[in-house]
Amino acid sequence: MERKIKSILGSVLVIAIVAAMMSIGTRSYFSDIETGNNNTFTAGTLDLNVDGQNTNVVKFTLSNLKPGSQPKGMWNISNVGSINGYLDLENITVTSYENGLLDPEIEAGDTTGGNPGEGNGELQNVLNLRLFVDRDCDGWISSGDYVFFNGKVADLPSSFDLNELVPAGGYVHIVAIFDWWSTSQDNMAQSDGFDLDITFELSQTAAQ
Ligand SMILES: [Ca+2]
Ligand SMILES: [Ca+2]
Ligand SMILES: [Ca+2]
Ligand SMILES: [Ca+2]
Repeated sequence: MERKIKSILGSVLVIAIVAAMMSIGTRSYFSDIETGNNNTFTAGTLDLNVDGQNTNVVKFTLSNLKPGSQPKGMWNISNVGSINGYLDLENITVTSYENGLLDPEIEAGDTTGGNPGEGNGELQNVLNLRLFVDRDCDGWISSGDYVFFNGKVADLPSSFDLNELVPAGGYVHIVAIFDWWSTSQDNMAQSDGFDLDITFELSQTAAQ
């Protein structure tokens, strides 16, 4: 009887020790935490500069053009914002001026005169224009450049959806080469002129 009690006590003692060990074991499971605090949200910027300016850029002020003339100009389109942008050309308009109807013009068949004679000039009909993205920035059309127009100024569309990537902090060069290749209508353009307006637009997505 005495031995049996001892034995039961022993069992109780063993169970108590095992329970204590299990308790210690529960407290020692591995654990680790990291925090994800202080998140901040700030809008990026999309900011376009043309030739380093935020104002209108007059690229061409040309006078005394004649057959054989080949004026050329480059716009440096830079993205000074913090997110990538896509370049399009918008609101392209050509406004012609007759600037007086001279004898050689009349003899060549020009019947629309006036001074300034807005809308009556013919210079845009004889002057060819090539517009391209000058990807190697050498000022001329090279393989790999993107020529997006080659035709008479009069045939310019009102916009070009170039979707040309201009990375944040980056730039692209748009070059215009005018060529007055001799045509049978050259004399009709004597003294004539035109204004050319182009808007450069930088958008967040290519679809805009
Ligand atoms: Ca004229
Ligand atoms: Ca005319
Ligand atoms: Ca080139
Ligand atoms: Ca004319």
